[in-house]
Amino acid sequence: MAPNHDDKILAASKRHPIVPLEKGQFYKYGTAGFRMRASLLEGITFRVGLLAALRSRKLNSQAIGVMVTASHNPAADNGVKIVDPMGEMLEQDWEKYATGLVNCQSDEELVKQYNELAHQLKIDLKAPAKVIYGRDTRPSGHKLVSALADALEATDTEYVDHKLLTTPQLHYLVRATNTEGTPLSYGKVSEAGYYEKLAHAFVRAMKNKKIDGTLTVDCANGIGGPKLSEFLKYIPKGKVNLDVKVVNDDVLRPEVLNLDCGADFVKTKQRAPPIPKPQPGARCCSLDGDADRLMYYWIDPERGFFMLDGDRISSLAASFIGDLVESAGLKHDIRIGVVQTAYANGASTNYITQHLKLPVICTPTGVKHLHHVAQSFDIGVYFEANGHGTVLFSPDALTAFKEKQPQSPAQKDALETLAALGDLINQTVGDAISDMLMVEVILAHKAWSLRDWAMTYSDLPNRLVRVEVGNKDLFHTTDAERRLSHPEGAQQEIDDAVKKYKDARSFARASGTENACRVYAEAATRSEANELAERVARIIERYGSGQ
Ligand code: G16
Repeated sequence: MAPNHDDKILAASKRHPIVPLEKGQFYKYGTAGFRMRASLLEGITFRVGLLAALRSRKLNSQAIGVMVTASHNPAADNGVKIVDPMGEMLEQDWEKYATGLVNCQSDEELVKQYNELAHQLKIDLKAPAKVIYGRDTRPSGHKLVSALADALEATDTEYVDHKLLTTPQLHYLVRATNTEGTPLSYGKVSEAGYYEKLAHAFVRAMKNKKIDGTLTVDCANGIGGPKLSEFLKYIPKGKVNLDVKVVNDDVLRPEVLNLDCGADFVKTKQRAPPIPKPQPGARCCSLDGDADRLMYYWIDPERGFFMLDGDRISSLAASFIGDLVESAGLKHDIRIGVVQTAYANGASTNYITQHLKLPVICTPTGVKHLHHVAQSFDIGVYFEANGHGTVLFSPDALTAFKEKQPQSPAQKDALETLAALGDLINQTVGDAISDMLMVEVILAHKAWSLRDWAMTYSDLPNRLVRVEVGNKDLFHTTDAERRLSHPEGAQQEIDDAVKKYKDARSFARASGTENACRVYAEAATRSEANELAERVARIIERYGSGQ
């Protein structure tokens, strides 16, 4: 007989009620899980815990991850998302189950739906289940993880609280937990194991190359600050000369999280956060609140701020890894591809297809979409323009790096560097710390400054605008989010606006992490890009208010 979790779920659920929404509105598993004002999330997190337990039982008791974070969002927000056994985002087919459980109107309906799901998905409720979780520095995280733990207790699920983590660290731990003791072992199941793996791979990938100057890292006053400082202790002394200055790492004042700093600020405002004045041209970068996004930039004494975003990181990685694959004699065995979203600057897409001669695929926003497409290549490079991304290596590619017999010292060198990159680059999700180390490795190998990197192509002027609307759910997209299918008439107006500008492109979509729409515009000049973005924003405002 199946164990009866019903009474325990019922009792626990009453302690973590769902806040009802206005009529006609419902909670949705968005771009990166449920994300909103923290005050709305306790009941949601409890129910996410129920689903995570079901998912573990469905997948032969493998550990499922739950991360409590609102990443780049303001301090008052929080969020909760599920991580699948290999450290990937929750399988998309299951998002509707999460949405279903979270929108149950009563505790009784919740219990009924939990049992119906178990029945429908043929889940054995007697099987063991395991969930591991972590949270960022938001104070609201405490209450949310205790709601989560209540759900796990109520469903007899084993759990491990990894406490404060960056999002990519939790993804790492999920994969490490599920591969422990197997030939596919991803690393030691501990935060220290994550640092050791990265530090060791970093030294191997550097191959005694010299890193120039100091790298200033703005940590958005989030979890990335203490974790990066911790990581730096693991780099063996004298092996690599990485000189990092950690700034904006105040995690004691929660209200300053992501406030006028961090990767999202840098990308959307296109300016540097407050940091101690760096040397002219010196390397600077920003992480976001949970350290899964990365932006590089420098400040030129004459021309001001210059940003190297996710598109730049993507093309840098694709070009370096492509060259290594060629030097390793693997050009005909390994297929490299790049995955972007509609936000990718048109100049980066041209550079990758025409100069690097690599295929580019465009997907909807959300690393969950890019990740899966990247897996269709032997080496899949995926980055969103906002700095969120990674490089995936297929098992065949990793085996080739380790087992191919080199025919020359240059081949040996390339194979070793590729193998080290396979360990350095987080294979589960975009990871700002790991990506930053990758960029440092590439710049050191190429002996490039940020200015050299920026010379590879010129970005088309662009502008990203956040538009508050009455109801963002009115907006539906098609063609990898490049066109609006609803509300009727809106796309025609955008098309008419775009026609007024040279080399222009614009699109609008509802955010999956904020209560707003986003508008992107690109054009031949900065003033035209700004003007077009404002024009499209007004169209969206009008349609969003139902006029
Ligand atoms: C999350 C997702 C990203 C996405 C971003 C913005 O990032 O993981 O893939 O680009 O949200 O999404 P949207 O435009 O739908 O709000 P993060 O760093 O906030 O977790």
